[in-house]
Amino acid sequence: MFALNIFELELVPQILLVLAILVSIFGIGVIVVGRRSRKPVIAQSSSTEQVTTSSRVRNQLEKARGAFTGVVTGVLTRSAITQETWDELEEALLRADVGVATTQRVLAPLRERVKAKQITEPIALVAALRQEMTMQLLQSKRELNFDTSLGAPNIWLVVGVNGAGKTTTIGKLSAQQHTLGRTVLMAAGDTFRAAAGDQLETWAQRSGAEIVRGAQGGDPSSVIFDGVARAASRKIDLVLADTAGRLQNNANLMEELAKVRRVADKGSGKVTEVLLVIDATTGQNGLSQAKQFSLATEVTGVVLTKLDGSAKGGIVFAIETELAIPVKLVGLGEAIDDLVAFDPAEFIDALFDK
Ligand SMILES: Nc1nc2c(ncn2[C@@H]2O[C@H](COP(=O)(O)OP(=O)(O)O)[C@@H](O)[C@H]2O)c(=O)[nH]1
Ligand SMILES: [Mg+2]
Repeated sequence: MFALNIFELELVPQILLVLAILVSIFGIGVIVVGRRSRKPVIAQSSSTEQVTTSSRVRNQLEKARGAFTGVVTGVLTRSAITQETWDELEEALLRADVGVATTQRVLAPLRERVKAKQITEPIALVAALRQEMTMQLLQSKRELNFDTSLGAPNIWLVVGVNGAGKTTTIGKLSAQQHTLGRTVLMAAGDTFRAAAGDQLETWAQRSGAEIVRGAQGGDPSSVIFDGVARAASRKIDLVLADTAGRLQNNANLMEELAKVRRVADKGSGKVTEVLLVIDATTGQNGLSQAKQFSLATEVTGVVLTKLDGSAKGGIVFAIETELAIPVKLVGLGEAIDDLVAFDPAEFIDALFDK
C-alpha cells in the first residue's frame, strides 16, 4: 500500500505533464475548429473580390453529383476499358448536360491515350477524365469586376430570361457587397411587372440597399439612368440594375437590352459587369440563351442559379468551353447567403468524390 503510494507520487510530475499536453492539444483543436467555423463568407482584395465557397456546396450539389458519380461507378465496375465504357461515359456526360462539343473535346484525348496504352485501367481513366475536365475550367478569370479608381458608381447589369433568378441574385449580391463595405443601390429596370419592383424592394430592405423604381410599363433605360444619377449624387459605390426577363428570340427585346446598356454607360457611372443569369435546370436551352444574350450585350460573366436542384451541372462546362464566358457565381438555394463564387476545383471535387 505504502509502496504503491510512493510509486504514485513519483508519477505525479509525469501525469501532470501528460495532462498539460492533452489540455494544450485540446486547446489548439478548439482554436482551429473555432477559426474554421468563423471562416469569413466573403474575402476581399483591392479591386476585385470573391465570395469563398462553403462546405454546404457539396450537399447542395447532391443532384449534380448523382449524375457524375454514375459516370464514375459505371467505368469502375468494368474490369477493362471497352467500347461500352466509352458509350457509358459519353451518355452520362451528355445526360449531365456537358454538351456534345465539350463531351467530344474531353473524351478525344482520353481515347488517344487509351489507344496508345498510356491508360489501361478504368481507375486511371477516371483520374484522367477528372484532370481533363478540370483543365476545361482553369483558364477563366472569375472575379467580379469592380473598378475602385472610377470615382463614380460601378454598374452591374443583370440580364436573363424570366424566372432565371435575376432579382434573387441581385438581392444576394447586394448583401455580399454590403458585407464588403460597399454601398449599393438597386435600379428596378424590370418595369414590365408591378410585382417585380416590390420583389426587388424587399431584397433592398433585407440587404441594406437603396432602390430607385420607375412607373410600371416605363422605359427601363431611364429607370437605370436615374438610378445611376442618384447613386452618383449620393456617392454610392455600386448600382445593381435589374432588367425584365426577355426572351432571347424576341429581337425587339434584345435591342432594348442593348439600349439599356448604352444608356447606363452614358450617365455618371460605368458598366463594369454584365451578368447573365442562367437557370441550371434549363440545361442546353440555357446555352442557346447565353449565345443570344451575348449578341445583344457584351456579357462578362454568368451566374448559374438553381444548381441545388439540377442534375445538369455539366452545363458549367458547356458554357465555359463553348462560349468562353466565365461562370462567376452559382446559386445554391433561395436564401440570401445561397450565392457563392464558382470554384472549379471545389466543383469538380464535389462531382467526382464519393
Ligand atoms: N433553388 C433555387 N431557387 C432559386 C435560385 N435562384 C432563384 N431561385 C428562385 O427562382 C424563382 C425566380 O427567381 P427570380 O429572382 O424572381 O427570377 P427573375 O425572373 O429572373 O428575376 C424564385 O422563386 C427564386 O426564389 C437558386 O439558386 N436556387
Ligand atoms: Mg425579376
